[in-house]
Amino acid sequence: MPPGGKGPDMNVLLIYPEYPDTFWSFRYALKFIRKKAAYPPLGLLTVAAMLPDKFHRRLVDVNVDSLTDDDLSWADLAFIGGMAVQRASAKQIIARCKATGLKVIAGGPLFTAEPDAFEEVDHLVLDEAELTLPSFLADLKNGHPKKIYRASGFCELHHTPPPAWDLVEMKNYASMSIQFSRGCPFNCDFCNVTVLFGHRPRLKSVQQVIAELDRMYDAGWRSNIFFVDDNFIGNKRYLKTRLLPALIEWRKGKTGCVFFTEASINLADDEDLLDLMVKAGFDSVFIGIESPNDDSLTECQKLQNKGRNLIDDVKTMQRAGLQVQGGFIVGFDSDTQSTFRQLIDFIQKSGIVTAMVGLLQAPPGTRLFDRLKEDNRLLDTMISGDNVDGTTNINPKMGLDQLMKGYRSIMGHIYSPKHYYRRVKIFLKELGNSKVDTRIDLQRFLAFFRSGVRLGILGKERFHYWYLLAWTLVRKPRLLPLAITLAIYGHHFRRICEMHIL
Ligand code: B12
Ligand code: SF4
Repeated sequence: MPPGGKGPDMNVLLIYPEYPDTFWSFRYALKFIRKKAAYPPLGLLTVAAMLPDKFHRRLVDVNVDSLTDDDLSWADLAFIGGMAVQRASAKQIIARCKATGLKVIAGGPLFTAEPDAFEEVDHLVLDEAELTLPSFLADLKNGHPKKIYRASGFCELHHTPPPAWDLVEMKNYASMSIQFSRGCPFNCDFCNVTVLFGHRPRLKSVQQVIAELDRMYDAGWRSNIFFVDDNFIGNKRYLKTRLLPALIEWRKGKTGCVFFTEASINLADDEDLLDLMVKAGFDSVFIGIESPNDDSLTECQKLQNKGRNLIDDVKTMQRAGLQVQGGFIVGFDSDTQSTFRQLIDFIQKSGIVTAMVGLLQAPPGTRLFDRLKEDNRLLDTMISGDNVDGTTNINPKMGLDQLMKGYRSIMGHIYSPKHYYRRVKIFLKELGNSKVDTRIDLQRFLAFFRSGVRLGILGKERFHYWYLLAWTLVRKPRLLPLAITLAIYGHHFRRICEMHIL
């Protein structure tokens, strides 16, 4: 029977493929807080909310639950989404669905970036679902759905519905997610954000954001909330005059719900914006710093980071009350042997505890990809989708062996217990006061207990662990929970480095 042949009532199984063990999977940290995954699949939950009421929906996030034969036999259609790092699991799931005769509909960044790699998918509903899903649903109803649906532009977010939170068990996740904007005004040549989401930041209204937060709070959520924007400060005026004042108001009388997000380095230039963000409840921000080497920044067109004192910028944000997490890249043509040492010194001095250092990769669709293809410098491999696994699809100018040697030296250094814990201390010394009212709950207490055993007794970092805790207790007792969290992150990052890089 063709899809749609069962009439308007339809069982839709939404499936989120598995992440391998990566830097961002936080697999080894999640064990301490007994969570199954770091973040829920926001894209699929948003798509689920766009389906007609007559569609009965069930979601299986394979990172949390297993996909059973019962799920597959219940379903009329399977909807699969995900990103490049989930490619292998997505392939397996699609094969399993097809073997049971299920029609597969796929969308999201993995499929939008690599549609040709998924011939076996019945219907590729690509780009933003707000633009392509309605045509697919209309054709499905008429019994003639096409193989591929694409959009030429970008949608406004005013009509994007709140994600269908009822489909997930929030307690399985370490953090919830919310999206305020899509797109980034900058133009870094290795980045596919602008290819996928454009340059003009498109915003949800204050009312939409508050309604989504209310849903999470009313469902009992009190833990972290990730604003998954490509660049949260893409429209500073709206933030300062509308969204942040509304978030400050929303927070009154509430506990928990600490926010974190991603932004560009020019956040450091705006004291008022920093102050408002901290008052609104943000405690961390991820910044793409990429390189302390100005020539490499010119090469990749990350011009907004050039000619600045990047360490001072990081310290400014830390003093305002934000933990800065940093993204770094090595393997630019302008990088030399000294870049590796320069990067180590930069990371250590800055007190950036979570430093995501990756090899330069060229995602399809980016200007970097086109440039290197023309120069015949692309390797015959697909990008793994994990930019901290020591792989690349580029033939680097300094040679892959030299690059890998330098890369290993960075990762071995910054994640060794001695230097990692030293960085945590540098950061805690600098950090200004957070404005969020968080309580020591049972979960935090148990995490402390488990880390005491795993890191403080069994771990090779035990000396550094107890020293950090003692130092924090004496000098900054309010930050003890954060010190424990960072010790646990360090354990995860070390495990990942040992598995993939060292
Ligand atoms: C949050 C996030 C993460 C979270 C993941 C949380 C999670 N469980 O999803 C974390 C921090 C773990 C993460 C990690 C990484 N991420 Co990430 N991440 C994002 C980010 C910022 C937001 C994702 C999101 O929730 N968006 C909101 C939802 C509503 O949008 P969406 O998922 O795109 O869904 C829309 C459409 O795609 C479509 N859609 C989605 N699914 C489906 C399914 C079907 C069936 C259909 C029809 C449509 C559809 O409809 C939705 C509504 O329009 C995106 C950028 C972005 N703006 O999306 C990057 C992004 C997804 N990440 C990316 C990358 C590369 C990474 C990393 C390698 C590191 C890095 N450089 O960022 C790692 C890899 C993961 C790993 N474990 O190692 C790339 C993926 C590129 C690709 N080709 O796959 C993106 C697009 C950013 C970029 N650089 O371009 N990431
Ligand atoms: S600032 Fe970040 S999101 Fe924006 S284009 Fe550059 S790398 Fe991409």
